[in-house]
Amino acid sequence: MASHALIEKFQQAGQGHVFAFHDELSHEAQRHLVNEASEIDLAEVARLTGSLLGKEGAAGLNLDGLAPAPFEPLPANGGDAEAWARAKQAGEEALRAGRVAAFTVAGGQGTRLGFDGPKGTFPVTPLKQKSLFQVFAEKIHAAGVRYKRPLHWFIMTSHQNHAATVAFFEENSYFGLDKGRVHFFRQGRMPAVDFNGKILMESKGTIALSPDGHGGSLRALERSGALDLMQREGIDTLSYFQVDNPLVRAIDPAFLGWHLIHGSQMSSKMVPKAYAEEKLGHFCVQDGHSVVVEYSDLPMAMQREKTPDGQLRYRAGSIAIHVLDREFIRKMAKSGENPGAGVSLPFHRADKKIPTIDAAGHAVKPGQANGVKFEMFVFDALPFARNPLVIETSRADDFSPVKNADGVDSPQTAREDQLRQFARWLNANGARIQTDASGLPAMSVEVSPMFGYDEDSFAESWRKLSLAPEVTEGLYLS
Ligand code: UD2
Repeated sequence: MASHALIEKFQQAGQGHVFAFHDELSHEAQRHLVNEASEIDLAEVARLTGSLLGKEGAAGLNLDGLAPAPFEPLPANGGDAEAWARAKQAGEEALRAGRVAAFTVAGGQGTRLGFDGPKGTFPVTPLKQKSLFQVFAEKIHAAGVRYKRPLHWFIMTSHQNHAATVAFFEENSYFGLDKGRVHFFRQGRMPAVDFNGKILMESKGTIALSPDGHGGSLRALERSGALDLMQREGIDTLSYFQVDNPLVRAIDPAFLGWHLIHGSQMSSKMVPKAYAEEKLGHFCVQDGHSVVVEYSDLPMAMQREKTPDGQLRYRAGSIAIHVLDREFIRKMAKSGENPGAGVSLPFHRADKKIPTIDAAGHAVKPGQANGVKFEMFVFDALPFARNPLVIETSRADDFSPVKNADGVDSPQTAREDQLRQFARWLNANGARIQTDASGLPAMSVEVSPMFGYDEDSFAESWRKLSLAPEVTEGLYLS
């Protein structure tokens, strides 16, 4: 669109101030501003400011009829062992048939970790200091070898970290993966607005834009052509996980199989919450629909409620691992273009301190929240999915995120959880590695995902060794 037409559109929408300093910018800066502005869907911004900044947004979450969601327990916790075995078989068949791809959402800003760089490049393993991306790459590679079908891997980045992410893979030769099967695409952005709905400027020539949340992945998968690529390749099932979790079973046949056998369009994994305050979303049902209620939205009194047998009532914690059906993603992405139909992902508002400029163009560093960012969450697709399914997983083998610089969910806890996992696998196969009561070994060892990425693959590789290695400090199995 010619810039004057765009400027006029912004004026008509009451957002003309975006171009207040346009005429004093260099040609290049003008082009940059026009490009940013043309990314913005003004009707969407108007709708969101109307709904989320008005009364409706302040009313909070509707808790009427909310109840904990049912889930499929692990065999160890009373689940049907035969059904789990059938699920694993079905998942393996799908992998052999090349129906599955991996998908990592890596567009977050990682502010809490305080690491300057894409979070996926953060070193996490105990000995080799492999990055999160390398750990996932090796798990995906190993699954491809095991099922004789190399997998495609989609990685969603943000505008901020896209170039650095791609460069990291280039520098590391894609960690042994076929470069043609690793696909990066940027997620969308949303403008921040002040409490009156006016778009905030970061500087005279830059709009305060930020990533549109991991829920933006559904429309980004569609827009980037990833869904079409999947279709051409015969892939109909996507294994979704977050960039911050080194323990994730990136490709889990049993989970894939449960999803496929159940005819589900979106399946999820849960772990029982470790304690009431743990920062996990809660799987719930409401009006016959599956929903996830975020930890920040469910009143703490409800998070602390117990059942008569002493367990947390809302214990099904969401660890952000899903399986999604390709055409379901397409349907959700397309319905976003038609918001009146009421089947698109809602936006959530987050009040933030957003660096901006005043009417004279001077920089303002706010001391308190001065505006609102809008984000979509992928789990808000659940109420629209056919046969949504929640299965239990073992935390020790699937979840230990790196969120904070120290304390809970930190590099140290993730390192220790990996060590516990390696020690468990070694001891289950006859090695004698001493651990403390929590299962943490006194020595540091590491297992490459290429050697074993779950109990089965580890046991298989271990059996194939002509001579079992001496388990000592620094042992690396690859
Ligand atoms: C998320 C879940 C929480 C629980 C927890 C498990 C939400 C709102 N909450 O909490 O219920 O499952 O994870 O670890 O999701 N991301 C993007 N683009 C964005 C924003 C985030 O790709 O615009 C990615 C980010 O790179 C990361 C993931 O989404 O991989 C999670 O983001 P987060 O750190 O904001 O989520 P968190 O820890 O609040």
